[in-house]
Amino acid sequence: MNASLQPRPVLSSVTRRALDAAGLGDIADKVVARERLTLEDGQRLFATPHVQLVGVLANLVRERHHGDLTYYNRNQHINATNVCEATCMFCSFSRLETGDPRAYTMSMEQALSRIRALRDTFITEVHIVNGLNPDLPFRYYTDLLTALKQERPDLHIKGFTAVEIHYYAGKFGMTYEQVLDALCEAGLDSMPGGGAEIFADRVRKKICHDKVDGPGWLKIHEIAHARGMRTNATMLFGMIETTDERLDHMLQLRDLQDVTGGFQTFIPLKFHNEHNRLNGLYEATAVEVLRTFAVARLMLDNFPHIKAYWPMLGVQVAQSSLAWGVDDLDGTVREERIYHMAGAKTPQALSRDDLVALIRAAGRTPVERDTLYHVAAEV
Ligand code: V47
Repeated sequence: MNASLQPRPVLSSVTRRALDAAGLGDIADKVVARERLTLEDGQRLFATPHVQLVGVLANLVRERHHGDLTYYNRNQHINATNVCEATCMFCSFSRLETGDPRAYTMSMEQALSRIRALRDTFITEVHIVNGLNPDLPFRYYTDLLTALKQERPDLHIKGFTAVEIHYYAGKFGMTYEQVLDALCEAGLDSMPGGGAEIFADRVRKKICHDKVDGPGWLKIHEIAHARGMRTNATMLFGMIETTDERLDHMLQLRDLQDVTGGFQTFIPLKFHNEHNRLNGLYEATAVEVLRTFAVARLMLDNFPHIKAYWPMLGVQVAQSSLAWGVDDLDGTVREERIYHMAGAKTPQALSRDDLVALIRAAGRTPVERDTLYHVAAEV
């Protein structure tokens, strides 16, 4: 056959030789053949000193899914209350009791004012996550959703983690289905991925023993998917968990996604160590963060998107991750509180021009999306 008619190999011969020399040739073969990776493959990807090759493989999968396209949206966060009954060791956001000088609960007017202030600013999404506030009735949340929808029917409301759904079910004597039905009827459109942390019982017992457990978190997402909702999944990493526990977390998500197909995005969240009870721990290095993103892209073959949430990663690492399996930078994220209270030094918001410039400088093509990944505008 004429050499020019031969299909171009997916990996260059230099990369191929490097992968073979690093003992990763068999994993590369699977990735090229679109075969599913095993737990043992994941263990080797976490263990290899040739971390850049893990990135090369993840980038191959990223470009297979999305080419150069890199997604972002324009969104506003609302954390309506930081009063929280749960005692998560990693949390710097919650103030346990109403009355603590730093505790707050927004009135409807205060919450609405966040949205009214943006009347002249283009946004497509509100992201709502709240503490587990023992003093609020369930009506508070349905009223909040109704009021937000009345004010801005055009906005997609992504809100309420599985942790909140589980808490309301217990506190108000409802099933998970009833809680979701009521919230959706009031205006909820999709669910964020928070509260997943690490599913392994060993870790959960130490860092967040008094909120929904791993099977409960997965069950709530399964129910949401069954009623047609799209949801995301997070993983909080860089604390006391082992890399095997990270892989177990990813594989449990992959199994559920095989059944429901309802997850949109996987979001690894790097633990921040300021102002919380895990402040003796070192934070994950940039290389460890990038490796974790790459392994996630490779293991989660049935997740369409991998998101780098720039407020907690830092803008530079988030930008670099676009070559390590990531295809989404979240959004403009106005008024982020959870990470900034944990010591994140990132800006409170990025403009759309900032995001576009960051993506372009990484050699990628920015695509503005809505929450459900419909293309809003391409620049
Ligand atoms: O579940 C709390 C994490 C999550 C810390 O779905 C911390 O699009 C690091 O769910 N250091 C909430 N992480 C945030 C969240 C989220 C964020 C962005 C996008 C989406 C989405 C969801 O924040 C919690 C917890 O895992 N978190 N404290 C901390 N000190």
